[in-house]
Amino acid sequence: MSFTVPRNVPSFTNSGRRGAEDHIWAAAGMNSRGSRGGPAGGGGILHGVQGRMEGLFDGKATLPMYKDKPYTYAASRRMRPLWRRKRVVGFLGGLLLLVVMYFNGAFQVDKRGGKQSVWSIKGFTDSLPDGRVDWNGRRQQVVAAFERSWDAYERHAWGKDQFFPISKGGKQMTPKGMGWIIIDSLDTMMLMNLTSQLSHAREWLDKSLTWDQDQDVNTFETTIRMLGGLLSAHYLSTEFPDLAPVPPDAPGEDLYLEKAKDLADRLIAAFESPSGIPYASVNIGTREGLPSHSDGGASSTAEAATLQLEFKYLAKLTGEKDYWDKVEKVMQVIDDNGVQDGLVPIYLYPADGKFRGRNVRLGSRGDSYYEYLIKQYLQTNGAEPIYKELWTEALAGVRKHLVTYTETSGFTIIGERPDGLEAPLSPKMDHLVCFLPGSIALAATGGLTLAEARKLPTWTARDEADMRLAEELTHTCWATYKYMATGLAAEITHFNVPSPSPPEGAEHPTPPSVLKADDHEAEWRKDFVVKRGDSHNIQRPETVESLFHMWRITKDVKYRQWGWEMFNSFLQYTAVEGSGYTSLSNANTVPPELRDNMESFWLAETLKYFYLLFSPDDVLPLDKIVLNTEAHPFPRFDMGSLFSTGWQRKPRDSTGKLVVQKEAAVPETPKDTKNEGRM
Ligand code: DMJ
Repeated sequence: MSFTVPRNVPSFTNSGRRGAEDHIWAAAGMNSRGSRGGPAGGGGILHGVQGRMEGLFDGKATLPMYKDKPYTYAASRRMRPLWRRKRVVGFLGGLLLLVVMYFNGAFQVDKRGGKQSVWSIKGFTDSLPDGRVDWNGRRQQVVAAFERSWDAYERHAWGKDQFFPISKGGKQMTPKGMGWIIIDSLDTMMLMNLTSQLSHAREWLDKSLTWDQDQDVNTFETTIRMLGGLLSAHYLSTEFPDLAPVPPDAPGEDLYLEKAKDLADRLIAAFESPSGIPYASVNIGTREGLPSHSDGGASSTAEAATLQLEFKYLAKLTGEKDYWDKVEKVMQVIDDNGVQDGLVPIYLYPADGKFRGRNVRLGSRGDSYYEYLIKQYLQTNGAEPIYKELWTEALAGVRKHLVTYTETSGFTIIGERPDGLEAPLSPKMDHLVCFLPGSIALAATGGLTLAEARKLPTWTARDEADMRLAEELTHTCWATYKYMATGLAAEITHFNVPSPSPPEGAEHPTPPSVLKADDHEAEWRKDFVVKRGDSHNIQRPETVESLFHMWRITKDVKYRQWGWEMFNSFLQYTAVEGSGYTSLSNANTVPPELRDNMESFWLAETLKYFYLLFSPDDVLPLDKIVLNTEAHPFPRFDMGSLFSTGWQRKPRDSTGKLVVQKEAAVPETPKDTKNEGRM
């Protein structure tokens, strides 16, 4: 395994760009001081985080914020005195735990009819001696939940792409496996400082992972989870080597980056379509892009336009511009359609780059197109205003066509336009839409706190209004959790809205700020409808993702509190004894109907966002990084001389429709008889 620094790296002469371009060195396993494994030092992009982490991990720290433990497979077979043997200690410890839990009421029947799981956290005191909430302690509970899931996965499905906590088994998605769960979890383990778990994962990557498989994979999912997971692992491990420290790569080698580049060089075949729009799938063995088997061969718009952060960061790391050009071209082809008010239909054809149908929504197949508009702008430190323009246009379109209010209590919702923007609004929201409020807040402040952003000369009334919209939508997303019997939101929630649906800004009631889950007759509940077929919960992250952004930006503690309630609902209703946490087939009954599957984004996103929500602000500061759509953090960077925005928008009218430009009149060429007969 080796990784060579590419020749065409950006210039290092501009000291202002030095911090970002140090990543080129990181590609070769070197830090800015020229040595692998040394501290990133004062020049690191996340200096604040590094400083704090150093304090915590230098061995003198007393805060019990992180715990780490050896994984079971590595147990020594050497005989030890009886009292030191793990099983005996484990048995006695377990017995003690059960006694403590019994006296704390952990086995009492829940008032709503369910039975509390042995994973409940009843014994946890939750407050500091002075009465304040113990947020570090709460964060530690998230680490414990991660460890339970991970330990169960290690025991029952190690190396498998899928994990079934109830049947205690797993399955590969490809002949040799993709490392689906392992790679998606790498950076969470780093942030939680779970060294032994990370070592095991790295060993698997090193010994067992190969992309050389004759296998079709989904272009988008593989990019956001696998490429994104490897790139963020590279980023955190090189920038913060003290997080879950593992033995360094040999000089000139970089396990994460090499695996990432190998994968990217296979995925890039997806872009070899007539239009440049990537095919939905790609064979990573034969390196061939493959159109979708359904939807007339069309790709999802969100899938085609949610690859940019990953390939652009890889381009920056390696200096290979082709990655950049391929993903940037997608944005141009989409924009050349001249959609109305910045809102894109959810399918498009790789054959000609045109949209299929008129269905517009911010749920499945539409969602992260919008997310990556603003994040592309932030990734390159605001040097590409074209993406801010697209975001601003799209958000105005959302307000104009998709925002409305519920009938009795006036919750703000984002509806769908399945038959085009002129046809009626469908008042339903996928859970996926709940990424939006966090992204709106992030766009408004750029990742600064609201208090900081308001002091900027660039702050406008529009930004203020955007923050209000973000707050209202977060409130609605939270309500979709409070509505359900388990406190865990459904996959899809429908709403009762007046007919015709009121436009954005119309007068509407203010929804109650306190929503009591056990008040079944509460007026606000009349606005919500969850159909049986939509009542599943697959451990999705979008609401806690928005809570995290809203907490960091507004500093309103209610977002942390709501997150804590949600986290408790996950612990209480999704735990499988001795086997971590699972999805629910029906989250609207107590006890819930369990579904035998743990999603990789439970570890990559949901638990990571809970962890970040309860963390100090300088753990991944929002104004220094971008999180990809799978919650994998990448650094923001300057483009340097190698990269630039390689396209411009075509002229269009105020609705977004392309203005057909008349061919510039060609002046009559005077007859030049001297040239006659020449080729
Ligand atoms: C994740 O893979 C990503 O967040 C994606 O953008 C949407 N779907 C899941 C989580 O719900």
